[in-house]
Amino acid sequence: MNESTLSCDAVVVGAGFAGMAMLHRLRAMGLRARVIEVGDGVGGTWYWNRYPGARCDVESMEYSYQFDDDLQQEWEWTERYAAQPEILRYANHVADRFDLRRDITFETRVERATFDEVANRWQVETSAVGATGADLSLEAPYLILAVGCLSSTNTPAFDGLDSFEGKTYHTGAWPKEGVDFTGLRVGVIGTGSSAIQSIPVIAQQAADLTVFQRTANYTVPAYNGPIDPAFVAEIKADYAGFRAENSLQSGAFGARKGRNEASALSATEEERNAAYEARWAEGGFSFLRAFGDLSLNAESNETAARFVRRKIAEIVHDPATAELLTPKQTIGCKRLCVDTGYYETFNRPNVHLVDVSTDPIERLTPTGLRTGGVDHEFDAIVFATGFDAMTGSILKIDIRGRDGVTIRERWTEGPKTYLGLGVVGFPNLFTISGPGSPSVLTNMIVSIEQHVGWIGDCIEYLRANGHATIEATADAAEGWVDHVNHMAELTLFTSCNSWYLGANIPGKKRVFMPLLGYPPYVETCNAVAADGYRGFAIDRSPVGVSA
Ligand code: NA7
Repeated sequence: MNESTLSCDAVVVGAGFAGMAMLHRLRAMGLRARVIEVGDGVGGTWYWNRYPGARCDVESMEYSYQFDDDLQQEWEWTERYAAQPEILRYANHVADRFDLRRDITFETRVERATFDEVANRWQVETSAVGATGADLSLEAPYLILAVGCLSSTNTPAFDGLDSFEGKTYHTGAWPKEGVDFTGLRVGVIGTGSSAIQSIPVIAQQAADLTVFQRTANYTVPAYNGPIDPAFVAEIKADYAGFRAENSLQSGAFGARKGRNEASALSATEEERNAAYEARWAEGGFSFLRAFGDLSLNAESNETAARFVRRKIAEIVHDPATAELLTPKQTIGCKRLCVDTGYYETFNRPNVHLVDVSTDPIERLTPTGLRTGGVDHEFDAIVFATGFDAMTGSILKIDIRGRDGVTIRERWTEGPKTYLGLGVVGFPNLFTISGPGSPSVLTNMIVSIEQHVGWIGDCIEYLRANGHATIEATADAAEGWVDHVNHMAELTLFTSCNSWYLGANIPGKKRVFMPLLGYPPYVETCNAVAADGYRGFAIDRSPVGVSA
């Protein structure tokens, strides 16, 4: 340790919702934590994803912290689904209210983290990426990765990427000052959630918008609007009860929408269509709760898929465009999207759809891009091409555990964690909403707080008992990865090329990364802790002394 090394109890990487909650918990435990953040502000995903139309697909009354009752009682959401600026305001409000910024170093990237097996401490090196950033050396017994699941943007390596002379943007790293597309010819690549949210807004500004679609996607209407004050009052009268109901749902949200547990095949065609129609009219993810087996049985799933395909045919006027927009795959296998006017946008005369499923984008050119031998000219190109999900931001950091082995080396066969919280050979390293935890299949803030609670309790236990280190055992991690994949294989989730499987990144190992089912997961985490951290190896020698 050199003299300028900053010594603390925990280093937290990332100041999104996970990093902020972790900092708050560590402080409450009387620990000194330092949070390192690349951005110049808090908010994580909601700091970077400022593209037009960006909005959460979980309703605002549910998408917030519950660790402080005054906070949840006093904060006022304005819409049923909060837009990115409002969620970012909320993140900043939380940072102010709990005076979090004094322990966060912004505009700084964690480059390396190395576990010192003699001192049982993490050595962390950072570099400044902006004026307020710092090149730091830190050391602490605990390292907590709060780097986000959808934070490492994916820009496909198109030939000629740098040759385009217009402007390029990625939805996941949108300029802070915003972009005015008025009068411009714009190309959007991708038709995932980010594209589906941004296309209707960009179409209203641009002179001409061309969408390049590789896979047609299912989306259901949000029916977003001002939040109903009576609903807010009702929830706030018993916020804890509302949270508790939601925590019993598979995705930790949506309890009020009710799930019909019956099979879609047990209903008549007429009953099914009435059920889908009612859910469609309600808007949002509740559509997939119309029947209990939509993610389990292909025949049942097809009934819901057919309903949405018919809706597309009704909404989109041009039959050829409607046909192109019609998804063929299982509904809900790739994440279902929630939109405001997506299919309707293709009725606008200034919007065009180009299929790149059989004729991929060949290259970018100085004036645009080429596909199917045709040149398309643009002033701006938007990459709505997603993320290296769940592992990208972890693997970007040079993290070395026992024997100098990196996580990248440890994960050549795909990410392996125990409970999505611990990695074999990486003592005292915790991942918040890491691969192998329910994370992206749930209301993220609920999952984040559950992890923050578990990690906080674990650190408290280690300190109270004077234990130096904790780390996942190889057997436990192997068993856990099998469990996560087994749970996915019981469903239709493995039947398409989704980012849940890592299928969107060329060369990425196909492993189903998130765990299905929040309530049993929480039970397992609690049981593991109650059982003296079963599946983890604990070094019972005193803190700071090598074994
Ligand atoms: P997604 O859902 O990963 O969508 C990315 C889109 O980009 C998707 O339509 C991809 O097609 C398309 N894509 C990716 N690479 C290419 C290439 N090379 N050529 C053409 N098209 C391509 O990312 P989002 O940002 O929209 O959403 C991520 C999550 O954020 C979302 O699920 C919500 O949870 C919020 P593909 O389907 O792979 O054929």
